Parts: sequence; C-alpha cells; structure tokens
Amino acid sequence: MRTQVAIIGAGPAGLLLGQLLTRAGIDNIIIEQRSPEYVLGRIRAGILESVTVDALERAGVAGRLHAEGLVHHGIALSYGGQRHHIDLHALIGRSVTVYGQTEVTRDLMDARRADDTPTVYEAQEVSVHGFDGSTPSVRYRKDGAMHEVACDYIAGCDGFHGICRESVPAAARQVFERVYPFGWLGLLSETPPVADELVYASHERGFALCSMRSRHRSRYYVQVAASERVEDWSDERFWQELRSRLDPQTASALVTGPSIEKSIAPLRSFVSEPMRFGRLFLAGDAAHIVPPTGAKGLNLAASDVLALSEGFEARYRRADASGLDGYSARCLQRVWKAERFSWWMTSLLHRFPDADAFSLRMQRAELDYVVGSEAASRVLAENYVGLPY
Ligand code: RFL
Ligand code: PHB
Repeated sequence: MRTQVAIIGAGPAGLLLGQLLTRAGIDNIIIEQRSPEYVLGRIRAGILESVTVDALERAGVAGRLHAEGLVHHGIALSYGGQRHHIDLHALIGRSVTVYGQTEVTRDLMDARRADDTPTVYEAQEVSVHGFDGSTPSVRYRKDGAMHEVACDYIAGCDGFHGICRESVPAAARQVFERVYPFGWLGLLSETPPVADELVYASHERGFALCSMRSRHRSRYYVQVAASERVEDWSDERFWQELRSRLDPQTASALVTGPSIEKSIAPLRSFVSEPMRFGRLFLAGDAAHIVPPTGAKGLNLAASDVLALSEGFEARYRRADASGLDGYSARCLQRVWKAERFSWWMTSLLHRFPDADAFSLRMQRAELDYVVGSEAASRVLAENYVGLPY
C-alpha cells in the first residue's frame, strides 16, 4: 500500500491531523496499536483553548462541541480558606471551553469513519523506516500478517510512550526533562460540579482541582505522592481528602457519588528537540509533555498538528517546503512557553516534599500577588486561555 502521509497513533494529535489532511485532499492512513474502545476509554483532558476550538472548526468537527461544550469565562484559586475568582474574559478578552478529550476523540473518529479514510486499529509491532532518505515506510503486524505502507512522510503522533521518537538515533536529539515527586489521583463521577467554574486549590495537604465534563458530570483531582497506588483509594477516602483541601465555601457545596473512573497520572515536564528528522515529524505528546496543571497538553498537540497540516498543504499544493522546514522551530516556540506556564502553575499550587518554611512563604506571597494584582492576574489569564497561534 502507498499513501502520502502515514500517521502513527489515533490520539487527538493523529486524528486531528488526519482530518485536516483529508479535508485538504492529502491521502493519509492512521496506524494505531490499540482498539478504538481503548482509545475512547482514556479519561484525560477537559479544557480547550480557542486556538484548539478553531482547529476543530477547520477540521469540520466542531458541531457537537459548540452544542455541548461549556464556555468558561473564569477560573477560581482556592487557598487560605478562601476562593478567589480570576475573570479570564475581563482580563484578556478570551475564554476556554470545557469539552472532554474523549468527546473530541469520538467526534474525530466519527468524521473519519464517515469519510471512509483508512485507519488500522490494533496494529502490532509498528516500526518506521527510511525517514532519513526519500522513501520512508511503516511496517506493522495485523491478524498475524506483516504489512508495509510506503509514504512520502511519517507523522509520529504516538504519544509519550510511542516508538517514533525512539526510532531517531539518540545523538540526533536533545531531551529536557523534569519529573515531579507527585502525581494526580483523578476521579470521574456522575455528580453536579461543585462550582460553575474550575477551582484550583492549594492547601497544606496538597493540591486539588475541581473540574467537570458537563453540568452533571464532575472530574476531580488530588495531588498524591508518586508512590501511591489507586487500589488504596476508596471513593470515600478520595472524597474526604478532596473536601479537606477545599475552602469552606467550596467544601460545603461538594456533592459526592460513586466513581465511574479513578486513576493516577504522574507529573512530568519533557521536551525532545528537534521535532523533525528528515521525513519524520513528531507532534503532541510524542515530542513534549507538560504537567496537567496548566491544561496545555491537548492544546499543544492541536497547535502542533495545525502547523504540520499547513506545512503539508503548502508542500502538496504549491511545492513549497518552507512550512515543513520551519515546523520544528515554529512549534518549539509555543511549546516552551506552555512548558514554562505549566511548570509555574505546578510550582505555585503543589506541595513539594522538600519545601522549607521560606519556600512556603514565597508560595503564599506569590498566590496573594496573583489574585491581588491585576497585572499578575492578567499574566495568568493570558497563558491559561492560550498564547496566540
Ligand atoms: P496520546 O493521546 O497519548 O495518543 C497517542 C496514541 O498513539 C498510540 N500509540 C501507538 N500507535 C501505534 N504504534 C505505537 N507503537 C504506538 N504507541 C502509542 C496510543 O495508543 C495513542 O492512542 O497523544 P496525543 O495525541 O499527542 O495527545 C496528547 C493528549 O492526550 C495529552 O497531552 C493530554 O491528555 C494532556 N492533558 C491535558 N491537556 C489539555 O490540553 N488540557 C487538559 O485539561 C489536560 N488534562 C491531561 C489532562 C493529561 C492527563 N494525563 C492522564 C496524563 C489531565 C490528565 C490527568
Ligand atoms: C480536567 O478536567 O481533566 C482538567 C482540567 C484542567 C486541568 C487539568 C485537567 O488543568
């Protein structure tokens, strides 16, 4: 089989890229190691920047997002027993949309199926070849037989644990990394959210986040030590811990119920440079990871593939390779700013096991400054809603 762009991975990066390419008349195939049900079962991001909403509109999959997504004009910071409102829209004139990654993925999968564009799920032993020359290819095993796809380009959208980044010789790339000494324990429940907006809480017992998927489905997180195991957290223990970290106003409004999903995610900052090696392009989590505190991971994946699809369009329509040549530098500009913001939000709101009395006072002074100064609130707002594409 032959195609123009072979995409590895059917997460949001791969599916969105596929949709943008199909709409631009560029042939593509997606090769994914899991089943569609498995991909849809991963509960992850919930907050979309306007740049991401624009990209989904361009891909023609924003109908349900506009009908069901919740536009949020602000967020709240909870600490010292009080809740402080940050009015994103008043400060920076833009807002964010609450719409789960699962729903984005479902919409993209539905559109792809409707277009009848090829997707191989449950592909095993996926490997990429020849991207340093002019005849790249992808091989995989499916139903016991080996298959090979010849292509012009390979898009590595296979996430942090994928094979594309690792297929590049270590000497050709540079890695920047910080692993945090804690993770997030997340719980999804069919209960009304505790507040109209997201609440980011900083407390002596650790960070907590009150998020949502809809007006009747909530998503909550508590910071836990990296060594914690989800089996040790009953729903009851989770709710008790969450409540203890919230200000009294928020805690008293908390409605609890049985969990639908519960999982622990480690926190990491990671960038692998560059994002292009010959005819292989990395996009999304395959190239970079942010701790979820700034709600940037999915949004960065969307801006990467937007830039990549523009590069492919210029290449195929006008034989202009400048977009592809500039892809890595263009993306990394935005990536590093999101890395900085996500690291800063994480440092501001979490309890670090080695924090001494001085660093705790610094953290408190910074929180007071962020909520008390319009200039400081605006810096947070500008980054949270997303820097310009
Ligand atoms: P994904 O979603 O990991 O998809 C990669 C796909 O590649 C497949 N794959 C392979 N396929 C073929 N061959 C191989 N060898 C393969 N290896 C892997 C995988 O099965 C998978 O289907 O990466 P992608 O597409 O780059 O998307 C990135 C986002 O998923 C991620 O950045 C966000 O979920 C991060 N994130 C958040 N981002 C936001 O923008 N806003 C948020 O509010 C937000 N909250 C979060 C988050 C991530 C979290 N976790 C669990 C890490 C909250 C959490 C708790
Ligand atoms: C989520 O709803 O899963 C979510 C929201 C905001 C974040 C991280 C995760 O910063």
